[in-house]
Amino acid sequence: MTSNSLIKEFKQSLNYDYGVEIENANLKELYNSLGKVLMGYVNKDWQKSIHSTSKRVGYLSAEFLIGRLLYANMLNMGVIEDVKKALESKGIDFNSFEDVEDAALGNGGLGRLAACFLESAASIGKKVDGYGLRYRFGLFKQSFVDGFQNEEADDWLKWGDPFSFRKEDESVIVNFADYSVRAVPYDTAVIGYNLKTINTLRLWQSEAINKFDFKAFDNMQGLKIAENDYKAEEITAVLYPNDNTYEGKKLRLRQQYFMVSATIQDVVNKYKKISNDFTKLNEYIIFQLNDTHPVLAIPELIRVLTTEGLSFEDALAIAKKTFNFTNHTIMGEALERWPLGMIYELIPAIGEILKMLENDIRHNLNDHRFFIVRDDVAYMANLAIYVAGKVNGVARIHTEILKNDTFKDWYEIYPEKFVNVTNGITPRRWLLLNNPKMAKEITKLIGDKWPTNLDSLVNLESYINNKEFVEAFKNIKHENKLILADYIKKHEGIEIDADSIFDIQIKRLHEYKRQLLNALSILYIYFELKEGNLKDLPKVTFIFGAKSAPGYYMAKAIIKFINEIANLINNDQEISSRIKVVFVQNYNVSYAEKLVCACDFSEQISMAGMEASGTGNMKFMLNGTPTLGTLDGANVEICEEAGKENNYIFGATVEEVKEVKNNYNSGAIINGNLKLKRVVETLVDGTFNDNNTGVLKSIYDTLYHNDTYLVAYDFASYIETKLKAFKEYGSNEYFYKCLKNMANAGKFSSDRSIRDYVEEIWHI
Ligand code: 26W
Repeated sequence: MTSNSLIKEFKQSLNYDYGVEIENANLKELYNSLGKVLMGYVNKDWQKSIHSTSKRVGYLSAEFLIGRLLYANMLNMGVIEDVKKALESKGIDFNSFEDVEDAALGNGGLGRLAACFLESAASIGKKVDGYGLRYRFGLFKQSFVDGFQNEEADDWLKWGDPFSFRKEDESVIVNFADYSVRAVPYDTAVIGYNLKTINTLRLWQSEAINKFDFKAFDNMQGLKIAENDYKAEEITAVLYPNDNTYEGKKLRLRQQYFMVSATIQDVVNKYKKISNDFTKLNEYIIFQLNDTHPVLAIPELIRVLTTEGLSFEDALAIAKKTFNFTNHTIMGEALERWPLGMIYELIPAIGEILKMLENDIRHNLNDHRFFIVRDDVAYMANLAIYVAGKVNGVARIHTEILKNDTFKDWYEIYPEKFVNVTNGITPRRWLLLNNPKMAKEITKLIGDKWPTNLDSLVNLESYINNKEFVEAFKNIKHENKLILADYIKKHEGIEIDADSIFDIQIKRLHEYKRQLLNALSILYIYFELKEGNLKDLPKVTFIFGAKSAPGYYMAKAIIKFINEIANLINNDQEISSRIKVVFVQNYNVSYAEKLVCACDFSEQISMAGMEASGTGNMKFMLNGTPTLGTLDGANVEICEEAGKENNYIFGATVEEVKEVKNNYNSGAIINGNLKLKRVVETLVDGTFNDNNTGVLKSIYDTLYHNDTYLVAYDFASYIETKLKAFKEYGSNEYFYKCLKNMANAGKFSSDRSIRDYVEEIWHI
């Protein structure tokens, strides 16, 4: 591609699709035409990959949090400079596409992981295709009104979707007991780095089987048509905004079955074109089940195979060779269980198969500890473990907890099933794309192979004490902080100082992640400053980004609390020149890209044992930021790689948490620590205004009487470590830690994760 040829095609596309000249095209038109032109360059290779028959993996996931594709695709195609030049020759700002919204078809960690995995697989040349749902509305858009979270529909398609193609011909029908619908696939190209390979993300959209029923129309039953359309389209209308809590909603069950039924039918149809020997299905495809959300694929495959004439036993034997299962959380609330009655109401054939599976497990194991259906409830994790060839956790400590705790009984009988695959992140999006200046600096020192061989970052070790490199690192970080400050000014209307420490906690809002602990520590610092203590504290900006599930009362209360703290501090003349608090609205993938490269301390402060892995922690590490955190999830492995002494670690360990929980009295801890008590009392003493909703009092009560996540217990050690970290900021020791982290982030490339899956599980 050259800029000239690009411009020519770009103009053509704008002309064909929109009838406009490049000079008059609006952003949406430019975006869609540019996207289509780029696709034109890869379609041929993509077709080849689609028609290959080599063994592949189907990554089944209810969520793919892909974010913005335009820049990432240009990066992987190696055309950024050409496109920039071409656009600029026409007076179009390359960055203007930042106003195009993200595709937020996921909630958080699990969905973003799926996106990183697809990108990595394509980049290392492994055939892994994603299967999921094309939600009409993705994760809600968040704003704050009076400090409370406000949700609005995420109409991502209003920008168009130039990277996907509707494959009408490959539609399938999904049958429910009450009605049937059409599943229409939309395929998005997953472009590997340097065009290594191109895989497919296939997202299913639900539609009415007969889009327009003329008979009904003739009978003047227009409303009936509308109702018919609505019922069908409802299935993929919206992403459930829960992260880590399961809701037994019928529509959710419909979504899950719709996704897996369409996928299994599609795959079996294709397999039948190359073979009629279903016992070898696993030589054509194996499925990775991304948590329990797609686990109904197991009974669905059995159902489809039995309709092809196989016996239940033979079909089950094939399923056992075909499925593997990843667990992403140990939270009890997240473990999906479906009332059998609901399953029978919607998908009776699946209800029957679940019963047969329950009989099978009775027959084979005959042990009350192992069941799939009990008291008329189907346990999806049990089903997954029983049938899957391999079961994996997502960080070493998490897999250990699964083996020794959560799935202890299963591990006892199936020790060989359990493996660990530590999560990863794609270094293309999370360093090369989001932090181009740092990437360039790294390339200058160690060559340009690191994006596909992240372990080679360790070659930076020999420059860690090199003055020039440290200076460059400092300058780049500072420039990134200026860019973030600008962005925050524009989007939040708050002025922050790029010379202050940026202390950042960005992730879904959940009690176990303990944004509350962070909030209380800020209040502590505030009061200390007020009293004239902490004289040497450098200037700090505390930044939060988090969405709460709309129905999660306590999480929403914590958002309000943090916004109240921000209000208090930012409006305090005396203090706001020393610390500031910003809670950014609508935190998403694109915001993360800006935050991750502009951070001085990465807050990863979950109660030990609760965060399965975390992947934000890896993004910060890769961008040269030390972790301020607990020994939880992948933080443990981060410390192992970069040195615990090069991060700021505090708080109870998993073992200590167990111990402490034996007889825990948070009230006693609070009453015994006057400074902690003072900050906790602000929740009820009129310091803040919660518009008489009582939300702050609720936080107060749980802190005093429950404190499930040991906020009070870890408070003192958190404060101590945090203040020590701030004190060290800017010193040689501090920058040493930054660079140690960057140089040792190699393990956390999702290329490595994919290779682990290939070696331990997939064997493709
Ligand atoms: C059914 C409701 C529901 C929705 C989402 C239950 C559970 C989930 C996910 C499993 C929650 C999730 O995203 N877990 C996160 O997965 C990441 C990728 O493995 C990990 O890094 C995070 O630690 C984990 O919280």
